[in-house]
Amino acid sequence: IGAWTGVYERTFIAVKPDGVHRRLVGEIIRRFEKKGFHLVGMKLVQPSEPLLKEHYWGLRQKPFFSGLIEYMRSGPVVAMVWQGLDVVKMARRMLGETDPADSLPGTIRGDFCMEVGRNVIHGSDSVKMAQREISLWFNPDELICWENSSQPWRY
Ligand code: FUP
Repeated sequence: IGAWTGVYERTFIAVKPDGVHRRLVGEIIRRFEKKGFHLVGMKLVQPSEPLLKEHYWGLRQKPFFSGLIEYMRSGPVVAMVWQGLDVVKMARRMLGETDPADSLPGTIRGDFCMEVGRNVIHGSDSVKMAQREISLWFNPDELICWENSSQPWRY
């Protein structure tokens, strides 16, 4: 399994309410699948206010915090965990910049949105944050461990 070193890195990705509303879930999953990452967890959830406040705890002093929480509560979110080599950094590249106006065409935000307050998708910004966010949004038994699969050739 030596050649797979690094493959165990995981990141938390969420299609935000505007992304779900605009039917971008399939397109976003398609991009992560075609890149080669492994889907290890996924659910459609209506996130609670306490969950969102915990998720965005680091931004609690920002002027846009309450608007951000309200936006994130406005509809269901598709929460996902993706696994693969350097997936945290690579996913951020695939997302584009926080502000869609700074995001290049070809990135998810560059292709599908215009406003920072409606930027379609979330992705963890570090391995440490990814671990924190995954444990916040998922129970351990909701995540698949492909390495222990009886058919390891599948990936
Ligand atoms: P990101 O890691 O790209 O999601 O960016 P941040 O953690 O800095 O911001 C989290 C969310 O806050 C963004 F997705 C959108 C929102 N936000 C605003 O609404 N206004 C801002 O000026 C900055 C961020």
